[in-house]
Amino acid sequence: MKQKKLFMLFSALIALVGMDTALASEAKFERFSYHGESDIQANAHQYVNPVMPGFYPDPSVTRVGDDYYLVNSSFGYFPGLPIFHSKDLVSWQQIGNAFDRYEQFNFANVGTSRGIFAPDISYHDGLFYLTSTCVECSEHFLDNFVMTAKEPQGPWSEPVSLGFGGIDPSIFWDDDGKAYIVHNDDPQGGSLYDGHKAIWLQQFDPQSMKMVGERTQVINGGVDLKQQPFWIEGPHIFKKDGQYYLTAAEGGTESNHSQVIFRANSIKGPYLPYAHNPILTQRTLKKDRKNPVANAGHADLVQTQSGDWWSVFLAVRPYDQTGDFSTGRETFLLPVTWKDGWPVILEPGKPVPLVVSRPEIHPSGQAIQGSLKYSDEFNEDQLSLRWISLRNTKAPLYRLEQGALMFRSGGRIGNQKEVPAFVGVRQQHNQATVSTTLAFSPQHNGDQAGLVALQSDQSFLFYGIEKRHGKNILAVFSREQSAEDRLIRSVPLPAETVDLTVHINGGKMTFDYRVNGQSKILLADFDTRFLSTTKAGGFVGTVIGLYAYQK
Ligand code: 6LW
Repeated sequence: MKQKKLFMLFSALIALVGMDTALASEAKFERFSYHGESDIQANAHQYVNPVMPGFYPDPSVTRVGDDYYLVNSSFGYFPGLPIFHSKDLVSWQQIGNAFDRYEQFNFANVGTSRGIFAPDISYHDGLFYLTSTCVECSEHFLDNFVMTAKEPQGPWSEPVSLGFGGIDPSIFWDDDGKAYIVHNDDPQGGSLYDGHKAIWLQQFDPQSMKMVGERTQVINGGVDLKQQPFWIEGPHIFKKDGQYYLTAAEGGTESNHSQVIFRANSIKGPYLPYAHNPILTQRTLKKDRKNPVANAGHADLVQTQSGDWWSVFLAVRPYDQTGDFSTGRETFLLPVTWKDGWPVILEPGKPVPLVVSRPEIHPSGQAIQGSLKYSDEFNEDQLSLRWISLRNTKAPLYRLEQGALMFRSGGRIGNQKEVPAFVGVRQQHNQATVSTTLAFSPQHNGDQAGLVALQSDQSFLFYGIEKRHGKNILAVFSREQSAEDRLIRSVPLPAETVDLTVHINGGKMTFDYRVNGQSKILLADFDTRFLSTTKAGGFVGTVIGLYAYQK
């Protein structure tokens, strides 16, 4: 009997030591801080563009009384479809995510720039509606869907398939109570050239949540088919003075991007183009201008409670005249001027201004007027809404415990077939400093934990602790449109706790660290243009955050 008790005590001790070692080997992040710098200044009567810096593309806005709600596309990230609230169109606060449950979409194997494309938010009869497209989400899921919510912060419903192809569905609620959905799709009879698309319209029944009646092709190709316009997309219809206005993006979401507008006397058309389209573009401007804004398009318009019209749209802020950018397609705001019955966002040849007079709405809330500084000490019981992961799992791969963030083991970064144990925030400035404190004792070769700047599964950068050839090192490695890691710099690491800092300066990064009370630079001015969307491709911006992988 004594022997049995001794054996049980011995086994318990082994288990405790084992567990303790396991816990000691868990990567533990004790804080994360972001400091974005901008030299753009605005006074109390002005605001700074972009009103939502960082990867917040394809904005759609709606007004309910004195409240404005906005949603952005979110692609392969989860939670997705971020919902924002504002009282003044300038200060936006995230209030939730329409896609916040694994049961809504299983994002297994979804690429960073696949998943949730351009959305549309609207409000009717006490219910919020959100339409969008889930691209290459899973073989059985039809692409276009609608979700509803009683409150904009959610919970939002499961997605209901709408049963048509193409992208960018949006709902128009007519005065007679009928609802219509317009969306991009292939043209009648098929495409005549690469990028030849059309805009289709069909009635939508909000009771059955189904499309009803015939489909009508309302725009073929774009403003002038003879010019072979490409990628007419992101359509939104609104009504003013009895006329139906259809606005859409044309020219593709890169440097040729623009916003165009059509008008009709009847919902089904014919829609005739404005004689002076586009109503917004930056494609005619010189690339070497100061503080360039480029790729402007994909706009949505909204009328304020005082009757003024404003537009939100996407654009990018290249580091320099190369057109390269890492902060993604961001949400900008500009006033709309009505000319002879047509809305114009920006006269041709004019640069998008970075400092603009505020809307005539009482300012409310804290706007991001250029610079931005925040720090997460992980003391709350859940992460703030700014944090996102790549793809999703039934339960989060991280947990918050006693002021630290720790990860269960996920997939290795760069493997699209797995979900990495990664949470990150959008890079919102071309000049920024990001830092964290990491305690990690890797047990096996290949175990790694640290900061990751992620553009895609093929384009990212790692900076942190790794066990390699039996030794613990501090390393920077990258994937530059590649399936292979490239070790850039490493040093032996004499401790298990280290402060990591990344200084971002346009297309360059400098990496420094502090260990055992000593600060050192590991690597200075490393060329990180491979993180630019122009190099990595796709539709997202750089997401920078915390990651761990343990075999
Ligand atoms: C989006 C389309 C577009 O669905 O790019 O810029 C696609 N516009 O409207 C992805 O953002």
